[in-house]
Amino acid sequence: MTSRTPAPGAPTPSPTGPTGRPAARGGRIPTPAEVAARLRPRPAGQAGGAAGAGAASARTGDASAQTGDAGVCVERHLTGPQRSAAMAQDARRGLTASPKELAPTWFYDATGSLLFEKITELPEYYLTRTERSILERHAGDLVSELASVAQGIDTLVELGAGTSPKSRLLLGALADTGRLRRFVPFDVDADALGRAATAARAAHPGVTVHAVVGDFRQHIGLLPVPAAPAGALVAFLGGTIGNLRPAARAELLTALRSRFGPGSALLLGTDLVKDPARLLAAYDDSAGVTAAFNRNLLTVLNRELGADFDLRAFAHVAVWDEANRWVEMRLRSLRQQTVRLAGIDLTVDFAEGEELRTEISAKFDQETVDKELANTGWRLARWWTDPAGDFALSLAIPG
Ligand code: SAH
Ligand code: AVI
Repeated sequence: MTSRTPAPGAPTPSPTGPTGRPAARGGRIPTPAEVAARLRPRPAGQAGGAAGAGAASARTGDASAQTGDAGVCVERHLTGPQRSAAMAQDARRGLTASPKELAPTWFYDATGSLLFEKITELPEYYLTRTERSILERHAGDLVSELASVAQGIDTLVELGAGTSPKSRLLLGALADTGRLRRFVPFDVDADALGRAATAARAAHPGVTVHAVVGDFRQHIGLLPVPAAPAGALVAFLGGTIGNLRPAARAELLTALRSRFGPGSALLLGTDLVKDPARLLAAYDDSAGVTAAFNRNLLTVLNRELGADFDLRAFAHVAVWDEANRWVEMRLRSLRQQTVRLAGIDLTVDFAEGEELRTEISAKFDQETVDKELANTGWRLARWWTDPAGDFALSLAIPG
C-alpha cells in the first residue's frame, strides 16, 4: 500500500485544500455530518468527495487523504473494501476457531459508538469518569512533566479516539503551552471521528485536525509524525489497550515506539485489577446497555458480511478470568443453530450453550504496565491514579 504520509522524522506536509493551497485556518467549522461524510468508508470504485490525489488514491484502494475546509484533514487507511476485507478475515478466522471469537474492533459502527457512549454514563461503568477525574486533576502535572522529558510537543495523537471526550482536557492543557499545532484523532469508526474532529476544531481554531481512519493493529506506521525536534504526545485512553491480548499489546507498543522517537511521549490509560464483583457489574449492567453493545457486533456482521445472526438467540455473558486477569464478554448461543455469512461464503454451526468470545478487557497493576512498557522500548516516567486506585494513567517516554 502506498501512503502519502512521510517517513519518521520527516515533516508532515501541512494540509492543503483541493486546490493545493493551504486549507483556511479559522474558516467555517464543518458540521459533524460533513466531516463524517468525508470520513465514512465508501464502496469500491466510488471515490467521490474531494478532487485530487486523495480521491484518486481511494479509487486504487490506497490510503486516501482528503482535505476539507477549515483545517480539517482526513486520511483514510480503511476504505470500504479494505474495511470489508479486514472484517471478513477476522470473522473467518475467529468463527472457524475453537473456541469461536470475534474481534472487538467491529463493535464500533455508528450504533456501537453511541452504545459505548451510553455505557460510559452507567453507574456501574466507573472507567471513563475515573480516568477523566485523573486527567482533570493532573493535566497541569502532565504538562510540567512533559516540559522536562519531552519539550516541544506540537502534536496530540489520540488512538481509538472515538468522539474523544477526554481530549478536550488534553488539548486545553497542551494549547496552554503555546506550541500545539496539530491534533490527530485516529479511529476505526469514521462517524465518531467526525464528531471528535469537529469538536476539537471548534474549541481550538488554530489547531489543524488531521483525522485518520484506520486500524491500530495495522496502521501505526502510517501515522503522521512531527518534524524533529518537535514531538508528539500519543494518548491511548479509556483502557482500550486492555482489549488487546498481550502479544498484540506488545506489537502495538513496539510499533508506536518505532514511529515516535525521542522528543515524543505516550499517555496510556489502564484499568486496574479490583474486586471481581465490581468488574463484572461494569460489564453486565442492570440496564442492559452492555448486552445491547455486545449483540450489536452481530448486527454489524449481518449488515456488512451478509450474515443472518438472530440476535434473540444469543445471550450476553461477562466472565472474570482470574488467571489472565481480564474480563471476557461472550455471546452464548441459546439453541443449536446454523448461521450463514453469505458475503464471505461461510456457514457456522453453534451448539446450544456454545459461547462466542467477543472481547477481552485486561486489568493491570503498576508492575505489569511498567514491564510491558519496558519490554517495548518505553520507560514509565509518571504513574497517576485516582484516590481509590481504580484506574491509572501512565506517562512514558522512549527508553
Ligand atoms: N478513547 C475513547 C473511546 C474508547 S472506546 C474513550 O476513552 O472513551 C474504543 C475506541 O477504540 C472506539 O472509538 C473504537 O472505534 C476504537 N477502536 C477499537 N478497535 C480499534 C482498532 N483496531 N483500530 C482503531 N480504533 C479502534
Ligand atoms: C473500549 N474499552 C476500553 C471498553 C472496555 O471497558 O473494555 C469496551 C467495553 N466493553 C464493554 N463495555 C465497555
